[in-house]
Amino acid sequence: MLNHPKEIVRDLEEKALLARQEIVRMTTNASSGHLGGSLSCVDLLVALYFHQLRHNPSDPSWPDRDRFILSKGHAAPALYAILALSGYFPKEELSTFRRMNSRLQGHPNNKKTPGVEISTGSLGQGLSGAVGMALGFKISGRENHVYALLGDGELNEGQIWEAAMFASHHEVVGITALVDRNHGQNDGRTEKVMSIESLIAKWMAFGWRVFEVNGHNMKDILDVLDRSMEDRNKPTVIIAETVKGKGVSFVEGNDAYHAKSLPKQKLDVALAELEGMRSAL
Ligand SMILES: Cc1ncc(C[n+]2csc(CCOP(=O)(O)OP(=O)(O)O)c2C)c(N)n1
Repeated sequence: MLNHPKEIVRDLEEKALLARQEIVRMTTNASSGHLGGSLSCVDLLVALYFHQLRHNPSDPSWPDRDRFILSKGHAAPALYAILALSGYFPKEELSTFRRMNSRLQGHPNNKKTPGVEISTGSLGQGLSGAVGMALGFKISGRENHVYALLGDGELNEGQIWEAAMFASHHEVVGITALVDRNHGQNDGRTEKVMSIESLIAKWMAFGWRVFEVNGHNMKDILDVLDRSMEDRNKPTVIIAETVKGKGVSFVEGNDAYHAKSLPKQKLDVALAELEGMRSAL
């Protein structure tokens, strides 16, 4: 459905704001965590969990659910914030992020955390898991859709391209990969570390349908998800242009915050900045 009502878009934007506040709080509280790449993918996750996915937070094992795989597993704070806001576990549990014995470890663990489908963190593996799941659904005649979120730095991993090649060769259906194209990775800018352009041509050469979107424009994200679902019969990738650290001015585009949290003195400033964005929604 194109032309989503303004109230729905606004509600999702508000959820993204709340999720960003939880992410900065939880990482500062843990004095660690990957802040930049968590903030860049929030709008995509909100659109997926609060609009797109068939899922049931009170029954995480519901067989008919769609699957979401956070292939860039270090963005766990974003996933945890969204899972908590969805009702998979209490929001208060976010304060245990990265603590001993917490269910919310630095990278997602499907043995511990409700709503986590595959343990991830070793970059490059999530898409293979997602493609395997989608192939399984195809073989068993099920309609469950599988989504995987990849980092653009993660695309340096050869396994991603093996999975991409496998998916088109085996005519895997019902799979959508989303690339968080924030142009940063662990050691700096993606184009400096190892160039991934021309990205669209690469995915097309591997037999995927390609869409592009501004990964911070909620209306556009909903629209591209709708358009991408019009044909489920080919593996699909959505390249989402994003800003690393989106929402906190001094974190935006700042590579120092790839794997770092805000110090306590900066937390209130960041939270106030995010709160200030509410009036613009
Ligand atoms: C196999 C593997 N190698 C190295 C790392 C360490 N690492 C963690 S995050 C990261 C950079 C990832 O960049 P990107 O996918 O663009 O993530 P984002 O910038 O969106 O946070 C690296 C190299 C890892 N987690 N897994």
